[in-house]
Amino acid sequence: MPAMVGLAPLVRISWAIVPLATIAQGFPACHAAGERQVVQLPAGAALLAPPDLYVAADGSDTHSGRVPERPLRTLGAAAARAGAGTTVHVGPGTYHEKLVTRSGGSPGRPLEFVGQGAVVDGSRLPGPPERDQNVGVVELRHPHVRFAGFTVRNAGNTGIVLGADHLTVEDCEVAYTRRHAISTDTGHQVAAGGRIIRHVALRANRIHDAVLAGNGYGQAISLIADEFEIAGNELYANRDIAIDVWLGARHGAVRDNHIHDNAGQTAIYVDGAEFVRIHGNRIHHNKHGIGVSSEDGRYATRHVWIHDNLVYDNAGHACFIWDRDVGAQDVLFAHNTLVRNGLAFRFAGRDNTARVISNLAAASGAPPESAGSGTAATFAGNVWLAAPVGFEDAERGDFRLTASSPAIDRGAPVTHPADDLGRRIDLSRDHAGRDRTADGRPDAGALER
Ligand SMILES: [Ca+2]
Repeated sequence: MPAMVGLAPLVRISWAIVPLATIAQGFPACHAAGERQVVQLPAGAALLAPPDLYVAADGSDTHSGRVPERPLRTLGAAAARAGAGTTVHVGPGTYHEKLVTRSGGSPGRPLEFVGQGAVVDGSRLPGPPERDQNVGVVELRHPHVRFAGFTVRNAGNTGIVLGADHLTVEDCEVAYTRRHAISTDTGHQVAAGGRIIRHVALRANRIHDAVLAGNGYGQAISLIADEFEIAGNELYANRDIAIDVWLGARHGAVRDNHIHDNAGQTAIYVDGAEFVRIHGNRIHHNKHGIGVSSEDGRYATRHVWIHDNLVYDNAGHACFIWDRDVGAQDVLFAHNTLVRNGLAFRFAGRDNTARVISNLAAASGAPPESAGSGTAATFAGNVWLAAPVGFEDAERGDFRLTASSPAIDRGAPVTHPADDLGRRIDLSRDHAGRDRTADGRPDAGALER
């Protein structure tokens, strides 16, 4: 059949060179639908992109799910039908099921699950609670998947398990989980023989009441990934660490999160990670603020850049390095505002190196230069106040400087770090995005006046 083999590409080429507008004009609207479908084939995109899928609480899995009037009932049925380029629209209501991806997307053509008032509830799922952190109510196990707009709650183990490259979780509420709210599958730990997942974004989620099983059962966010962003999330009322970046994580940012009222533990903890930037966060009423450590000597902790954060009213340490093992090297604390914490800085352990530059701390107790031992630290441009003065409204968490603030123009220059891929970390903007170099003299603290 060589003639037919040759014919097929010829036909495609002849269609493809006809502009779509010309075709549309040539076929009046009264033509049958079947004929118009033939005309639309060469447009390409329409042929390649599968139609969207619809899921509704009053739907049925006997429906096609291809139009809003014939929605599916379960996320599982949609996952079985979805592919690259599909958006699965999930309507209001509670879905008592477990969602495990069955396929993923491709570069530029993600598979998206988009909830509109949809709650995925794990309270009726079988299996023992608290036993396996890699069991999720939602398990994203294929690449190029975006999961957005859902509430995920009542997980016996973990809320959302991450198990592939190119995953995005955003605009979700994740709450009431016995173990983690969101966690990388432990099978992706390099020292355990796994392959680290790459390109993960967790954005604008609200995460609370995670790790209800208590200390030792997880963190609200536990992320092990290469190239990641944890941005714009709110985390509160979690019973262990709010954000834990660890066990080989690298090349990422934890920025612009609001982390508060996690009374039992540290807000942001970096443990065995490198090339991590922590900036623009608002952290208050936790046990500790931002901590850096290396609890597992198989993973280096180094090149951690902590800048332009507001850390206040934490009972313990605003910032700390704690290490009993191989140490944490090249930890930068720059331009943070630290007010009414138990201690502004606490360094302990051995073989740590740190730079503490242009921070503004207000608390009673020892100045940061006597923060602890075991750490080779350099200090420059820090302003240490015995009481929170010179702020617009420190009681309400407004730490903009007044004209009489002793922090104005008292900061020191900071060398902009770069990662191992040559990407420079820009420190020229303050917590609010203002240009810190405008008057050539940086103020101490997170907010340039
Ligand atoms: Ca200035």
